[in-house]
Amino acid sequence: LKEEALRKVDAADGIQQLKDVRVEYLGKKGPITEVLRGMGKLSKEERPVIGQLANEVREDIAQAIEVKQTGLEEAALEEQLEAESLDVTLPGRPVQVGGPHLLTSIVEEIEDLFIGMGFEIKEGPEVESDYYNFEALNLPKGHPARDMQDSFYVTEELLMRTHTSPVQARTMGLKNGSEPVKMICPGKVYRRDTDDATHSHQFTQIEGLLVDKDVRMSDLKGVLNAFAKQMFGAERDIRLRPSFFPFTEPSVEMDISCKVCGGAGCSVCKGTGWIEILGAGMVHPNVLEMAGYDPKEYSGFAFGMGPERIAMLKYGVDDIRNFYINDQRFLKQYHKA
Ligand code: FA5
Repeated sequence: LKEEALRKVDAADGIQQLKDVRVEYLGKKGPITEVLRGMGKLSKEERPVIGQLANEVREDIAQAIEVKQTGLEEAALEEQLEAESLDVTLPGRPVQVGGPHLLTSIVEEIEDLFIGMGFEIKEGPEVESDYYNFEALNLPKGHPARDMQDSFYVTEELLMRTHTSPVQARTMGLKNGSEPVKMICPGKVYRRDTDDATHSHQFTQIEGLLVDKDVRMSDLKGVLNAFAKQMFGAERDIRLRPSFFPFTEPSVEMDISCKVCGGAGCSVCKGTGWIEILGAGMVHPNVLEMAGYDPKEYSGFAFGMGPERIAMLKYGVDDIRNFYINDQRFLKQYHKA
């Protein structure tokens, strides 16, 4: 019996198996307990002999189990340590480092240029009232020029602003008609335009407004010229074309020579060699008056530019959709080291 038990202890290769052996031989229903229980039936002479033998066998088996158990536990610990070990010589995984989006960088660059010329930065709401987006800009309800900017209406009186020009009216409105204004306002705008290489239904604009006594068209030209030369370099050509905006009179549009491709089949400039980057003009007397300024005393200029188009020209991006599809391969090219 003892040898059989010791063999089983030896053969056990798991803690559970060992427990089973203990129950089988040393448990309440095991053979040794049975022998000890039957002692009463034995003769006086047999009792001590059998009793001692049974106890010895029990001790031996228990000890063998204990030794085996310690061995198994050590092996299990060893195995666990092995499995959880760290190989400190493995090369680390590179940490992904982000960077500013090209559009964020270009907006900040433009802001810096204008801050350098003494302009303040203002902000306005993206969900705008019909009044500020149109009426205060000399575009009453039913005015045909409202069609120039197809709009996303939220309610009859609220819409996603179609340009940053409402911030002109908001800023002037806070000045009591007497203080000069010199501000730019960057922000998102929304139009029901069909997306193509140069148009997006949501894009960015930077508005500019300068109101003071004796502001002239030549001041506007000087500021735009200084901006364009600093932004694109002296070798780029600029042209101002007469245009129409209900909130400026006279109105112009500024084009920059297109270096991306320029020729026929060019998606950016449609083969013309020029791309429009901003609209501008002298603030319309009606707009000044609605904001509380006396147009006989005050005059001003305003402009609104598209930073996506500016980034396209500066960095040779040939499709405006690249700014919005979040392809890391595109965006990473413009992360500064
Ligand atoms: C305006 O939005 C006028 N508020 C600009 C203005 C301000 C004129 C102040 C006079 C005084 P326009 O719709 O042309 O004008 O847009 C201005 C610039 O935004 C464009 O020159 C162009 O660079 C950019 N832009 C216009 N539509 C889109 C579009 N769908 N996707 C990307 N850029 C656009």
